[in-house]
Amino acid sequence: MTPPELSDDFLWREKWTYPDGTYIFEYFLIEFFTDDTDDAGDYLQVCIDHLADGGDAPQEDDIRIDWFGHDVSGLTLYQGDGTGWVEFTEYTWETDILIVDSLTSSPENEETHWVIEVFTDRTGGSLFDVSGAGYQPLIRFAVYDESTDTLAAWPPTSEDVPSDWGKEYGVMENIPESLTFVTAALLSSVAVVVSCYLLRRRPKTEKN
Ligand SMILES: [Ca+2]
Ligand SMILES: [Ca+2]
Repeated sequence: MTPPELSDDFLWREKWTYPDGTYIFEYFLIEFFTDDTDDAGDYLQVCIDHLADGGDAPQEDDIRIDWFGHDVSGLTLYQGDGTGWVEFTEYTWETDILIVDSLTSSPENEETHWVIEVFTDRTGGSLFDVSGAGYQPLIRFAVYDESTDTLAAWPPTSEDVPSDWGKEYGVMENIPESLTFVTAALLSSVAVVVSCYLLRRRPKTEKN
């Protein structure tokens, strides 16, 4: 999914997968185009309202992920308590959540910038369980560059007011991976064969 009405500063995209019919995995890609500096005060912030029930303050089904300074030492998770945020520690790094970021270029922007990838296990029973929301939680993303004091957020609202976050909509698409791969491989083979055929024919034609 690519969200609408993004600022020019950044983009985020999201993908759900459902491997083995057992696990529910979610992946975020965030690119912060205007930040090319590695600062301890840089951060990514992700807020999710699992039940999509909004509210003027974060509730127990709401979580917040803070990723400061481009390192796991700057990772803090929070859970709502009805009035504010309380730190949440009952998760396992790399199993429940994994974040990797790097200063690099990308197909979206050839200038060096921060590219951040976030994995979360959304399988039922975990903090990230979204089964109650039908996979359409409310959500908010923010990135901050300390060097330029630039904050970009989608939507541009407060992290403390779930009612003002964005709404996810998704489509379900079953991909028969083996068939897709075989089809692609066959098409590639045909293209290669045709190319070789034309290359071999041309000299003969010229000689004749
Ligand atoms: Ca920075
Ligand atoms: Ca909620």
